[in-house]
Amino acid sequence: MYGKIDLIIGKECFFDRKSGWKMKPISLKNVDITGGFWKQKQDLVRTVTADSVYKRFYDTGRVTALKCNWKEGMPNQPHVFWDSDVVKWIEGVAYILEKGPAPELEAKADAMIEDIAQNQWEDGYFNTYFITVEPERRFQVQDWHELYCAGHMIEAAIAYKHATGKDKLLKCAIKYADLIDRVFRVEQSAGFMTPGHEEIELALVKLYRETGEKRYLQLALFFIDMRGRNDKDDRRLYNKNFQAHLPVREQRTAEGHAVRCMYLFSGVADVALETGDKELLDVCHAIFDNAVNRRMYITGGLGADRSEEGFTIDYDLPNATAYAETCAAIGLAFFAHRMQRFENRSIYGDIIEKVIYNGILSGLSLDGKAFFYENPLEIIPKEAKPPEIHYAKPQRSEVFWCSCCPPNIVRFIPDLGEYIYGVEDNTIFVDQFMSSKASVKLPSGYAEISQETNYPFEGTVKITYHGSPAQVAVRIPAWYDGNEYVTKDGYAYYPVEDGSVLEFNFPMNVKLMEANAKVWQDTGCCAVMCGPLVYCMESVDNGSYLRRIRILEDGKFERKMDEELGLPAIYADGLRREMEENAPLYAPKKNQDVPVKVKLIPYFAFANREESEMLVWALVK
Ligand code: FUB
Ligand code: ZN
Repeated sequence: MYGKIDLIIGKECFFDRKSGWKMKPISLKNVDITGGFWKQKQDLVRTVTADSVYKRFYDTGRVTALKCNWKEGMPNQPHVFWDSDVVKWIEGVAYILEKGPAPELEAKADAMIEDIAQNQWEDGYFNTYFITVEPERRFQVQDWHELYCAGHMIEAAIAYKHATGKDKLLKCAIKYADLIDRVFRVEQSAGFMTPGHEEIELALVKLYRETGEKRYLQLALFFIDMRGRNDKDDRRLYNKNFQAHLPVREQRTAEGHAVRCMYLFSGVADVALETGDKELLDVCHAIFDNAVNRRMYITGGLGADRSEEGFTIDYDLPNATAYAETCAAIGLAFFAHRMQRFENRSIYGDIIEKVIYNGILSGLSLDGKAFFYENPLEIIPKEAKPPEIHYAKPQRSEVFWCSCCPPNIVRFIPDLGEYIYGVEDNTIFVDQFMSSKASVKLPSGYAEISQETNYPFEGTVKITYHGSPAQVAVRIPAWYDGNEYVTKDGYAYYPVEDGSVLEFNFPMNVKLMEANAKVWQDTGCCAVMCGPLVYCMESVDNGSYLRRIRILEDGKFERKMDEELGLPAIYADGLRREMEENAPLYAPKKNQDVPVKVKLIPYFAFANREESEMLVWALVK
């Protein structure tokens, strides 16, 4: 039950002050992903990804840095946000441990936590960079990520305590949060007022929920309300990139660095959920609407511009230079997941579905060992890239220098169970289609709900319910264009009783999608989708210069298993313009179109074979 509304006395509250807020996700502890697509991905992260990220963190010095014994002249000088990388990894391990033993991962996490506990300063401070390299600058430089790292430590600590019962890291996190509260809110003695990179806001709300200590919620609200309106913060950061161009309560568009923006507004939504602050809720609605309806790629990617690592203007969505950072896509899932708790509208589950199957998953290679930071929608031929323009890498790398995305994947995929179901009163909401089983406490008693499905490749879903009479609300996916379900705000509602079975079939036909005309970069093009999956062409299948290909709108589309990738590919009728390689720069048109079969693969699987060109928005005829 939420509703500590005394934090917003004098402001409009959007829920009943006595009963608080009731919509909740069913937590990870009570949900198991039992099979199918996501079980395989979770197994991959548990058996391959977590370990390969750890190895790279070890080799690059991030793990050893926790011993805080780095000295001038030694290799691997810690970096201001290295701690966030390793604690995000610990958080991921916690979600893995929540679902079963992983003794080697747990031992590594325990050792890292021991180092943190040993080296935390007496007053609660912890950051390996400032402890070992520049202690005199602690809490002095706004954009040096101390509070971002602290936020990640808090999240990891709570998750680890839930999974293992061990509270050493949580004690460290609480001690650190208490110090931050004193220095930033009570004494206001730090060199700045709000974090350069948001994250601590949402973490503090989690800590408030964990401990019941209202100061943490107050501190989260303090950081939100001080942003963009205090004299202490660095004036150079008073701009859109840091979401400090306006007070948060006055912002209406998704601006600046996409990860910061998504983390900030996830925290704002959390505070609104706890306090009922209507003004903050209105801000969240506006930001969400702007982000997903005017500034989001069809893959759920966010961030059109590399220099800002973020948003530009409405409908500006370049493909080859797209930034679309994996962390920003994960941030969008965080934000949508929180928005889902405000109202029973399917849009939030639709966006989560879009981003998990496309813009997040493309960040991880099929073998689980390599990562994309940027997820463009087009990779162009090598010789077409002017050197001064930044283009995303055509192939994933193992953990790289700026390594926020790999551990974000390590924590996101094992936690996916949290995104499947929600509950409000006697209604269970089914938001994502994944083979899974959940137990839930309803007012009418304990219930169990399970799903069997081959999503995202087939649209049949079987839902079984056990328990006393209740209601099940099923999200009808936005991409489904049939009309056989009666819906309210995108959900179909069914009364259920012990043993009820609900069966759905959302036929996954190939669909050509077009962008709003204002997205000039996609004019004349279509993206191919099938169910929730965006597809793309690669030159390894279709030859170089993918823009010479046009897909025939009225042609045949066939879906067949690609043995090499182990995934369904789509074969479409198309034309390929034959052109002479050695023609003059300009010449009268004489070339011809030849019929070809165009092969498309799921976008998330691009760049898993040899280096290749890639294209989502294909020319059509
Ligand atoms: O600055 C910390 C993280 O590194 C950001 O969220 C990412 O965009 C990357 O720059
Ligand atoms: Zn990242």
